[in-house]
Amino acid sequence: MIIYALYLEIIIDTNNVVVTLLGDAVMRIRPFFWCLLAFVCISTLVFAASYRTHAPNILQVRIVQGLVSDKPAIIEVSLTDTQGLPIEHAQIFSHAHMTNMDMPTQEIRTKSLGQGQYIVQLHLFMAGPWAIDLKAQADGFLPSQQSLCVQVE
Ligand SMILES: [Cu+2]
Repeated sequence: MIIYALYLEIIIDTNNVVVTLLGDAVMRIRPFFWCLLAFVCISTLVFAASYRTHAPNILQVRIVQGLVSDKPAIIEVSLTDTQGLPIEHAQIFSHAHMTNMDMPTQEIRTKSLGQGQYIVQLHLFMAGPWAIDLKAQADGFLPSQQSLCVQVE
């Protein structure tokens, strides 16, 4: 809003200068300044409406179910801002692969429980070491990432 006020002042001043200095020429110049003023006002409002402060968020991850190869792994994800307020309507991206061979996971499901709680279901179908990468993205927040290394029995 400071920028807005500043622009407004400069343009009005310029307009006044033109009015006093140029006399008759004002009639031809003035519409241009009105258009410029309108343009600045509109673009400032558009900028203010579309600008978002990209605050960091906090991603907490907890494994709910014991990791065994014949059951899907259930991972609870809790997403809050730095003040601890839950972040809803986030997109959670998950990916898992085995660390000792080229084997990505097959089945991934993500569900929102509300209150910043999300459930990620992964099918870690082989016993051994897995790396799980989780990424959360929400409007107005910086994306956050968390990686887990787990051992599937
Ligand atoms: Cu494997």
